[in-house]
Amino acid sequence: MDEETKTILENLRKATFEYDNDLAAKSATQSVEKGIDPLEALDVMTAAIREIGDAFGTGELWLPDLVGASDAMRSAVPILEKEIKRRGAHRESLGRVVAGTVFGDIHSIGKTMVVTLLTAAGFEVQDLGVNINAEGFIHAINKYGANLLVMSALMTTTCVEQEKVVAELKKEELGEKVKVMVGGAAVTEEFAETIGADGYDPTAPGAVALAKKLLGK
Ligand code: B12
Repeated sequence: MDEETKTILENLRKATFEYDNDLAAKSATQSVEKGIDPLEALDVMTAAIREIGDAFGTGELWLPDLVGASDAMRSAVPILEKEIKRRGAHRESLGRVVAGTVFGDIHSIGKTMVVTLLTAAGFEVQDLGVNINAEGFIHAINKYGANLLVMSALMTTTCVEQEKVVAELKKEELGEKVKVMVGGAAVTEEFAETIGADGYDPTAPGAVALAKKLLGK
């Protein structure tokens, strides 16, 4: 890695820790111009925001710190996402996906990364956003004829919502037609198995590989 690349990646990390939206956007633009893999740039910010989350968890940092760091990350993400989409343009459609963060949960960053990578890989994705209940997911699955559901949950208090959605899908006899992928910081492989989801992965690139596997692509 050359010095300039190192500096750009360091600045993305620094921008997250210092809640510096301008530095985040500027460094993201520089990283695209320099041809740095946008996934690598996103990884740097993801690692930084997780460190901030851990410090919040132990009481060293406060909610405004989470807000500041996520604002900085969200200043860079659209610039990096545009580049991810550009690099993955003109692919065949691999499947119809409905995605969202579950009811009671407003964390959007990871879910949006998964949506971006799925779109770049060639899936047609309807991103419902955050705070989506079972009814909302099922309505969208029927509306768009989706064959894959992507659910994100970041809190131990909200990942149980994923279980409700899986149960509702079975009730509506959509269980066979729609594969279900779950993820987000609060979810584990074991939890995914317990609730009857078809797959789990801890990363956004892993989510793409899993989606392809589940749909036989
Ligand atoms: C940023 C952040 C926020 C921001 C969110 C901004 C936004 N627009 O998203 C704000 C400040 C708004 C926020 C609010 C809150 N937060 Co918060 N937040 C975080 C933080 C620091 C980072 C989350 C994040 O964006 N990570 C980066 C992304 C890229 O990671 P990710 O989402 O996990 O996604 C990756 C993978 O999981 C995977 N993935 C994601 N989705 C999916 C889906 C599928 C299908 C697959 C396969 C993979 C996959 O791909 C991604 C890329 O690799 C976490 C700490 C942490 N360790 O997660 C706390 C954290 C999640 N928050 C927490 C809390 C408590 C809250 C609040 C309740 C605080 C409060 N007192 O108000 C509120 C919740 C409000 C609500 N109802 O949702 C706790 C949850 C604890 C718990 N109970 O489990 C955490 C863990 C912090 C902590 N250590 O205590 N938060």
